[in-house]
Amino acid sequence: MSRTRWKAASRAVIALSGAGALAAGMALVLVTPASAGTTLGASAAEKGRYFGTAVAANKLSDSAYTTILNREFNMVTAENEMKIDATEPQQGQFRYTQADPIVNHARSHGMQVRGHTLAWHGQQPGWMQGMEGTALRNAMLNHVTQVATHYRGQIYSWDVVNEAFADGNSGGRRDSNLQRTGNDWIEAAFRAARAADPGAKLCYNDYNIDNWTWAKTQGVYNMVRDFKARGVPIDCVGFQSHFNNDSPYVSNYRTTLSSFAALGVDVQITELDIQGAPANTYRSVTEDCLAVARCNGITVWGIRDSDSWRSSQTPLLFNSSGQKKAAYDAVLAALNSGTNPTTPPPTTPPPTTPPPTTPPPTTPPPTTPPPTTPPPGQTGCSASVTVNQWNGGFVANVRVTAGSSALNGWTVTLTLPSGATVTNAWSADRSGNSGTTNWTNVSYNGQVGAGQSTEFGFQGTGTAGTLTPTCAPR
Ligand code: 9MR
Repeated sequence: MSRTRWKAASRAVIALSGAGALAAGMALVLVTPASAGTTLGASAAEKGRYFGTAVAANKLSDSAYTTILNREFNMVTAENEMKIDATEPQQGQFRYTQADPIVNHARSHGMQVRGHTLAWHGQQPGWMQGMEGTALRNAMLNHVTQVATHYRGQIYSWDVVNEAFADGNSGGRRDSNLQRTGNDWIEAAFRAARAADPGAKLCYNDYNIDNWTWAKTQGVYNMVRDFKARGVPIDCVGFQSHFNNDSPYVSNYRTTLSSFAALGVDVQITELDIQGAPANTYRSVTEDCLAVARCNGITVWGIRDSDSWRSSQTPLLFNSSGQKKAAYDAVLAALNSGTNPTTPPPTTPPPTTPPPTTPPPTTPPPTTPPPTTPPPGQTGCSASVTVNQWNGGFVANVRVTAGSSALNGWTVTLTLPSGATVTNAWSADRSGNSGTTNWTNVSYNGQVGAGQSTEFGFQGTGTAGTLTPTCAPR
């Protein structure tokens, strides 16, 4: 419903209710939040979308900053605090003291969180910068697993991999220590992230992929198409959209968003800022997102110009004094124009704990060997495994499926070939790290309905080979 129509309908309801003629359909109008249409977040929500911003932890004590944050936004990205150097400053020592205050602030104010970012060539801690090969691949996967597990159930979408494509005309991957571990490092990261937090949307995020004609855009497009075809668990693409004189907004941006969406992924504008903050360009970006059904929302990369990583370009929606700029008015007007979806937008934040026991079915699951004993349809349970193997290590995801009766607990047994050793695991308790290993449910995934499935996973060194798990009820 447009703002004009919403106001007219509200007046009509108020008048009618005074006359004692309140109709059920009209009562729906009255539950629309009072702030709808007057803030970025509420107006975006009316369109089934979110409006977010990057947040710096050290500004949460600035009341001018938090006043705008709490009033205007319903999605938050940690500007630096969830990056690898912040969350794993020493190998194996995870630190969430910078990121947790941002997540806690967001969730206590009803905002959702975008996770940024799990695997990236940038902002690597020193120990990781010096690594290569199998050791780096294992360290990267362990980082993805640990951080995504820490925030399991609290993240709307994760930038699983950030900025992996090269600038310029090659359309290929960027050289980096991660890339040199093998071209499959990106899909390995996505699989580890899915196993660790099945409820989060998993995004690939990059800059200069906004212009449909650019080689980098096409390179990422081809990767996403390939991932979807092969069942790699990717749910979304993040378009950073840092627009400036060197990489300006172009009118084919909407084509880019809709073309990616047509591959079967959501699209999100993740780090928007525009040199000089021209109102017309901000309006166009907003309209482009609204025009693409799978565009989930827009995040601007900071609140006030003084908060921007490019503050001299004054690229944001609020000036350094915290006042709304013309670009703000243009975005709000664009969010408020047109019709609103008839179904109410999702306003509930994602579940905290326990996480969903079944991952969201995004793509057909990768081909798996047939379950061993017994197949669904009979009592008991069955298990199947997918392995992502690289030179020297692997991640295994095991799917446990109940037969014709519900399970109240399960045990999976599988035998690893010699030389293969489990290094870490998630969503199951285990006995044994090599040879014959036994895996039992944890508290939140023991109860599996008849015919339903749950998953656990583990990471190991060596070669997994062909694993044939068996399953028994407990
Ligand atoms: O805004 C971030 C800035 O404070 C950091 O110094 C910089 C370091 O790499 O990262 C900035 O955020 C970047 C984001 O994480 C990825 N896309 C580009 C952003 C702007 O550089």
